[in-house]
Amino acid sequence: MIRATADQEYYELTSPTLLPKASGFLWNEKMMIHMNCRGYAVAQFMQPEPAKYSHAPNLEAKTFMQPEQPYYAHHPGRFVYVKDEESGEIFSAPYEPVRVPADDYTFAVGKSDILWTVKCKGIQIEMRLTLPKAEAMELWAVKVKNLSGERRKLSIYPYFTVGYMSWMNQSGEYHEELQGIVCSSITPYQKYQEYDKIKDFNDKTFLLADRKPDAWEVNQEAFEGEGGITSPSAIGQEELAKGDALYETPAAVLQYRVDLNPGAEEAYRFLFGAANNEGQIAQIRSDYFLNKNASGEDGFVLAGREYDQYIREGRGCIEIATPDPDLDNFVNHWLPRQMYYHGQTNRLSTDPQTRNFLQDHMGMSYIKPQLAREAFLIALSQQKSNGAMPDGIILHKDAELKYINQVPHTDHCVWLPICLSTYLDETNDYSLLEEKVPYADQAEAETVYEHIHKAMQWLAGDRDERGLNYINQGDWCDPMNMVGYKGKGVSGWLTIATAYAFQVWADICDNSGRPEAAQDYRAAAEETNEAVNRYLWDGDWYARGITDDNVVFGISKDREGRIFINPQGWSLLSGAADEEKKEKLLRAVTEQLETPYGVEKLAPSYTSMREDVGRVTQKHPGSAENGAVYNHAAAFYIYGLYAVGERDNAYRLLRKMLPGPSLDDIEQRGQLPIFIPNYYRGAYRQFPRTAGRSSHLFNTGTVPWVYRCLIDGLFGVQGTKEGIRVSPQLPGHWNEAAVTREFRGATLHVDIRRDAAASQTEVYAEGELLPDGVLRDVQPGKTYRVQVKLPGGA
Ligand code: CEZ
Repeated sequence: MIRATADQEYYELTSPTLLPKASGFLWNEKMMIHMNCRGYAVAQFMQPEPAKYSHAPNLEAKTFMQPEQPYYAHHPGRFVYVKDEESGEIFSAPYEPVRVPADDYTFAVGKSDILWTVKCKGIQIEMRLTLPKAEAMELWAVKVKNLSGERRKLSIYPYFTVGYMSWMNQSGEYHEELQGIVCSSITPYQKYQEYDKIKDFNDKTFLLADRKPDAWEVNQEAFEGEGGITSPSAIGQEELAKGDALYETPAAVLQYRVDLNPGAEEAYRFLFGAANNEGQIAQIRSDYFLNKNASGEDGFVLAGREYDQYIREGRGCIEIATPDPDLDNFVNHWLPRQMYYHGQTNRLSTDPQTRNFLQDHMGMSYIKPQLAREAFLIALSQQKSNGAMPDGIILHKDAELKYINQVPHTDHCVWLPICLSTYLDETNDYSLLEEKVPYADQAEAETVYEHIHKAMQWLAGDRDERGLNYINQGDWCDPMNMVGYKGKGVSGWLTIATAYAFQVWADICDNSGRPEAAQDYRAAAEETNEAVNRYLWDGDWYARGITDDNVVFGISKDREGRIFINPQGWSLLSGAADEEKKEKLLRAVTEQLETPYGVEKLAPSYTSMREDVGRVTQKHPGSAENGAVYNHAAAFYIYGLYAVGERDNAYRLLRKMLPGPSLDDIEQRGQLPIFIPNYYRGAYRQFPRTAGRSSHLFNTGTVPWVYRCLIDGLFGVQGTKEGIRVSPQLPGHWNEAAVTREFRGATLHVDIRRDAAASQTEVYAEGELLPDGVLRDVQPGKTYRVQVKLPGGA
C-alpha cells in the first residue's frame, strides 16, 4: 500500500483512496506546488507576494498557508481525461475528476519529481511533474500506452484548471503560433496607487504543448456542459469545440486523437505556468521545446536535470544506518530536504515571523551555513537599538509586516543565541560575533556580539517585579493573545526560555573570550530559574503563565488547559527543574499529554473561549495550538529530554513524529512519511476519532529541532569549540547504529555498538581512546574512523 522504492528515491502509494490527502511538494526559487495523490494541486508563486496561476473557482481569500485544507470537486488540479472513441468509455488520471477505480495505481513522490502510473481499461497513463529551477512554471510529461491486445482509438484530454482569475478582467484563447492556450487577467485592485505594482504582474496563465493538439477548449462551462466536471459534455463530442473564454471562467484543455497498436506508446510534454506577456511565452516555448543543444536535448530535458541538481544541493550532514529503516530513510532523504525548503523559500513569505526566520536558518546551518550567516545578519540589521527584535523580517523592498506580524509578541529575542549556537557548533565561525551591523533605528553599526547582548538585556528588562517576562499579545504561541494585552500578564514559558537563552549566550561569551559576561549571564539565568520555581511550579509541573488579572494558568486547578508542554521541556533545558521536579513533570507529561501520535501541546483542549488566555482557546479542540500534537512544541520537549539524558523517552516520542510503521497508524495520520507536518490532531482523550490526523502542512519550525535532536542527542555528534563531541544516546533497545557525519570539511564514520566490557561510553578515534569523547583538531578533507562502545551489551 505504501512503500519506499529500493533505491529510496521515491515513496509510493498504491491507492488513491486509502490516504486521499496524501501529497508531495516541489519548490523552486519562485514557486511551490503541493500536489495531492488524486490530482489536486495548490501552486503559488512570488511576485513578490504569493500569487496563483491556477485559481480556485471562486474568489480566494489571500492568507498564509493553512493546515487541513479541504479538497472539493472544482479544486485546482492537473488531470488527463481518456476516452475510448469506440466504446465511448472515459476515465481520468491520476484519479480525479472521473474517479474510475484503476486496475493499478501508483503515486510516487520523489525529491525533485512526482509521478503517477495509472492502468485502467487496458490503457496506461504516466504523468510526471517536475519544475525548472528559477521560473514559475510546471513541466509535465504524459505518456499513453496501449496495454491491451487490440488496436485502440483514443482521445486524451490533458486538463489544467485555470479557475476564477479576476473579477475585473479574465479571458483565454488558443494561440496557433504558440501551440498553446493563454489565459489573461488583471489582478483586481481599487486604489490607483496600486496600479504601479499590478501593471507588471504575471497575470497570464499559459499551457504550452510540444505536440500540436487536434482540438482544444478554453471555456470551462462549455467544456463541462450539463455533464459537469466528472463527465464533461464536450468529451462526448468527437472533437472539442475550439472555444474561447471572454470574461468567462477559463480552463486549459487540449485533445489528442490517437490510434495505438498493442504495446504502442505516445508521449506528450506540457508547460504550465505564469507569465507577463505573449512575447515572454513565445520565448519560453522556444527555450523549452524548440532550441536543442548539440546532444539534441531541449530546454525541457535540461531544466529537469538542473532542477534535480538544485534539490540535491540540500543534503544534510548525517547519513544514518540504524535498526529502524523507516527512520533511516526519512533522516537520510527527506528531513534535510524539508529543512532546505524552509531555508530557501522562507515559507513563501516576504516578511517571515522573526522566530521562524531564525529557526529556519538554524536548520540551514547544517546545509549551507553561509546562507544561515547572511540571514542572521539580515535579521539583526532590523533590530531596534534598544535590543527589541521586530515581529517579522522584511525580505523585499515592497514587503510590509502582515497578518500575525502586526500583533506584538515578546519572544523574538530568545531565538537569537539559540539559533546562532547551532551555526557556531557547525562552523566554529566565531568571527560572526565581530561583524558590524546597523540597527533599524540607528545607522551606526555595532558588532553582532553587541546586538545580541542588547537583545538579552531587552529580555532581562521586559519583566515584572517578580522577574517574570511579559507576554503582551503572544510569545511562541501566536494565538495566546489575551493573557497579557493589558500589560501585566506574563509568560511562564518565555521566562524559562529566557533563562535558557542566557545560558546558551553565556557559553558563546565564554567561547569568544568574554568570561566576565559569561559569568553575568549564568548568574542571570540562575536568578531567572529561581523566579520560575518560586512563582510557576504547581506541585507536579510548571504553569504556562499568569494573566493580567494575576491568575496562574496551566495548572492542576484548571479544568481545561491544565498542563502545557512548553514550560516542561524548556525547564529541562534551562535547568530550572531539579531531579525531583524533573521526575514529576516527566510523569505528568506521559500521563496527560502523551498519545500514540506524540505529545500534545496542552491538555485537555479548550472547548470554549477563555478570555484571559485568548483565541488559542477558540481553535477547534485538538487542532493546532489548542492541544494538537504540535510537532514544533513536541520537538522542543524531545530536545529537552536528550539534554537530560532521557534517551528512551526521547526516542519513543521522536519516532512518533513519523507516520507508521503500521498501516493503521499511517491510515489514521493520512500522510506519507516524506515530511513532518506542523501537527497531528490531538485531544486524544476527548476526540479519539480524529486524533492523529495530519495537518498536511509542511511549513513548520519542527524540522531543524528534529535535526538537532539527532545531532546533539540521539547520535551525539555535536560540534564544539575544540572539535566534535561524540556522545550517542541510543535507546535501550538498539544495540548498534552507524553515522557518517560531514563536519567542517571532514568526514567521520562513527560506529556505535553496545559492549559488555564497557562500563561507560568509550569513544575511540583511529583506535585511540578519547578520554572526554571530544575529537579535537578536525582537519578538513580528512576521514576519521570513530568507534563508540556503549555499556549494556549482552
Ligand atoms: O503559525 C505558527 C508560527 O508560524 O505557529 C507557531 C508559531 O511559533 C510560529 O512562529 C505557534 O503558534 O496565528 C495562528 O493562529 C496560526 O496558527 C499560526 O500561529 C501558525 C500557523 O499554523 C502557521 O501556518
